[in-house]
Amino acid sequence: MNVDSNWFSEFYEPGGSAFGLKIRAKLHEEQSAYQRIEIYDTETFGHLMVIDGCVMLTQRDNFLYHEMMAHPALFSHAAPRRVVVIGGGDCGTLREVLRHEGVQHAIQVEIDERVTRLSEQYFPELCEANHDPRAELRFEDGIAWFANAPAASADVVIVDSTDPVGPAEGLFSEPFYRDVNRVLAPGGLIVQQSESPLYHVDLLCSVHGALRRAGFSDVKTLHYPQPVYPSGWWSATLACKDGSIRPMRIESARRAAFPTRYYSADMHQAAFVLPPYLVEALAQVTG
Ligand code: AG3
Repeated sequence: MNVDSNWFSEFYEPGGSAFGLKIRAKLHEEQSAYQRIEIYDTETFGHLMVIDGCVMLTQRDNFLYHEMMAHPALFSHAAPRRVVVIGGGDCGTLREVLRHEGVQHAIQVEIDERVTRLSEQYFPELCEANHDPRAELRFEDGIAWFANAPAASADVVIVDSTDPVGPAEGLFSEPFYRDVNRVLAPGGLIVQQSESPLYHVDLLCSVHGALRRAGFSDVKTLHYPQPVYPSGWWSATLACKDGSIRPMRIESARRAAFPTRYYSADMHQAAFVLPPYLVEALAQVTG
């Protein structure tokens, strides 16, 4: 939260820890209708976006998060054609989604248009698919959008949100997951960023329970490094509407239809292997 001389640090109070980056300059700062957005130029991580004091992404390491938010879900679906991204205003997840040739329509529902406009300016590489004819950018509340979306109209839903406090809190709750379940077509999948497997075990368990109670038949967590977020280690939770989660198109992932830097068919499978303490914690979840 603080800029001390030429460092930006996010102090993560509940974990009693901080992550800092040496900065060259503050490039932008504004209070949008929803939040405080800051952009920095760092010495070693390229541009950095911060929202309400929390690191959102850097140019150097966002590929870890964006590839793992998009590809495990998309390669676990038999034929993903219609994708919805909730949040994700920096457009990095959208870009990864549109690498899949079979995707016919990808809607990004971001509440704060300023995040996207600033990303176009400071993270242009993430926005390179924004003008793809298959992309639709909407600036509205994701929870309301889902409440009104037609049933069985999406194959994959990706929840690329901020932490579960303030406006994003409702995106981690059973009523929202019920709406997503209704909007998903048979075989549909939801994937949600689910915070740190070190710091947020309780949240991971509550996301599992809420997804199950909302009617999802199988729920699995995957993990990957994310140096710039609290603890440096992050997760996403995947759930399917019916049946069980399987890497349906892992063979096409193995043929590497498009270039990736972190994701691969092997990384996909490895990411679902959990350490014993998480296996144990998640086994206690009833739902
Ligand atoms: N999504 C934000 C994850 C939460 C980070 N939390 C934190 N720094 N305390 C990032 C959006 C990338 N598309």
